Amino acid sequence: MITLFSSTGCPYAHRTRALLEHLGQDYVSREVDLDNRDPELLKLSPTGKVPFLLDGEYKLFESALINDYLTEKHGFDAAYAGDLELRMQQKLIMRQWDSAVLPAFYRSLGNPEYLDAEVTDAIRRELTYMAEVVERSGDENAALPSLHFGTHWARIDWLREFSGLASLVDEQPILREWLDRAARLPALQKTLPDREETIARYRRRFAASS
Ligand SMILES: N[C@@H](CCC(=O)N[C@@H](CS)C(=O)NCC(=O)O)C(=O)O
Repeated sequence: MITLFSSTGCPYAHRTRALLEHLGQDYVSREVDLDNRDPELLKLSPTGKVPFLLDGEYKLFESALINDYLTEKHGFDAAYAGDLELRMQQKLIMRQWDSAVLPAFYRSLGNPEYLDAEVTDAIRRELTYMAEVVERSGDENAALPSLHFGTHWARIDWLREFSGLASLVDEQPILREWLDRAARLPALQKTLPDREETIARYRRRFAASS
């Protein structure tokens, strides 16, 4: 039996909940209060972060790796492009999204000035490259990268009034359209938290750091 330590509001845990939904896999979800961490999670995981997967005795953390594991184990054929070169580029943009784009989003929520000319230029270059890879990938909607990007994109779009990141994405119509489709995937919609609550939570959390 799969147990997923998750937090309803967390976009990373949302990636795994959406994938399990898409795969039709039964699982037990253990809701973690991020302000008062479950002692069992702290015992099992070196990071204490969600998502954290327990598959029988097997433990794994980091959303992208958990999703790769579940994909290989449960046979999600169209997860990535069949072509090796394109597949590596899909994995690369997933990494760049997490390591370059998302940190800029979170920082800009706390401090809109963060997206100055230099940071904006760096993010634009990342997004231009992402758009190129997305365009080469065609319209495979159920593919794993869609779930990877879609959970954050739904939130970035909701919070566009508070962060300039969404308008940088708007500059790339192909990417924007692909992200919109990703965020509308049924498995992702079904596992999406409440919009107003999410906006309020992000505002509380990031206003504190501005
Ligand atoms: N790189 C991780 C990020 C996971 C993450 O940051 N989760 C947040 C909640 S959205 C968390 O558990 N934060 C608690 C902490 O940082 O201690 C992943 O992709 O799984």
